Amino acid sequence: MQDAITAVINSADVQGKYLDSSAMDKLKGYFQSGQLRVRAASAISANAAGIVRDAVAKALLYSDITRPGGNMYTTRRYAACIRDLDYYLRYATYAMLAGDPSILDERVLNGLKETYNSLGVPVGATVQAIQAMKEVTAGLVGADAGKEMGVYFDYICSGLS
Ligand SMILES: CCC1=C(C)/C(=C/C2=NC(=C\c3[nH]c(/C=C4\NC(=O)[C@H](C)[C@H]4CC)c(C)c3CCC(=O)O)/C(CCC(=O)O)=C2C)NC1=O
Repeated sequence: MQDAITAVINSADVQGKYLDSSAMDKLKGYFQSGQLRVRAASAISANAAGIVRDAVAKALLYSDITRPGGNMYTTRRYAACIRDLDYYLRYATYAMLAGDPSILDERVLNGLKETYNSLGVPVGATVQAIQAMKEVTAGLVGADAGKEMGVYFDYICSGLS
């Protein structure tokens, strides 16, 4: 995985150059938002189960998906869905702390769409649930940190679609 610092340094190194001013600006932005990221990550980890629960209530409960024939029907599949949402929340939090999405490609998105398609897990409903987590998370951590997290929730959604 990469983070905002290694991303900037690797790209300078490839060109055999010192960091230019746009690279320095990227680093400055990353360092300046450090406190915000750490604070958001601790609020999210203290409330992870509640975030997932609220997102499920907003996006999935009482829809056809939880009724017989729906992909979340049966306790086993319901639990698998909750577990998946918790993965998305946890990995989005890691990526937000790193300031870089590469961990999502490596550990979450790699092969995921194929797995969902082969099991009949509906991608559209999953994207809706991730968008609901984005809203619930922003409500918890505030607009600025919510926007940072939103980048990585959206990244997962576009990787799935
Ligand atoms: C850390 C990286 C990682 C991810 C992301 C991951 C996802 C993942 N979700 C799965 C299943 C599943 N995922 C869902 C999810 C849903 N169904 C719905 O209708 C909802 C819309 C949605 C929840 C939002 C369900 C129901 C299954 C079980 C499907 C089945 O076995 O029939 C499976 C198949 C194996 C299993 O059941 O455990 C994988 C690999 N596994 C991983 O290791």
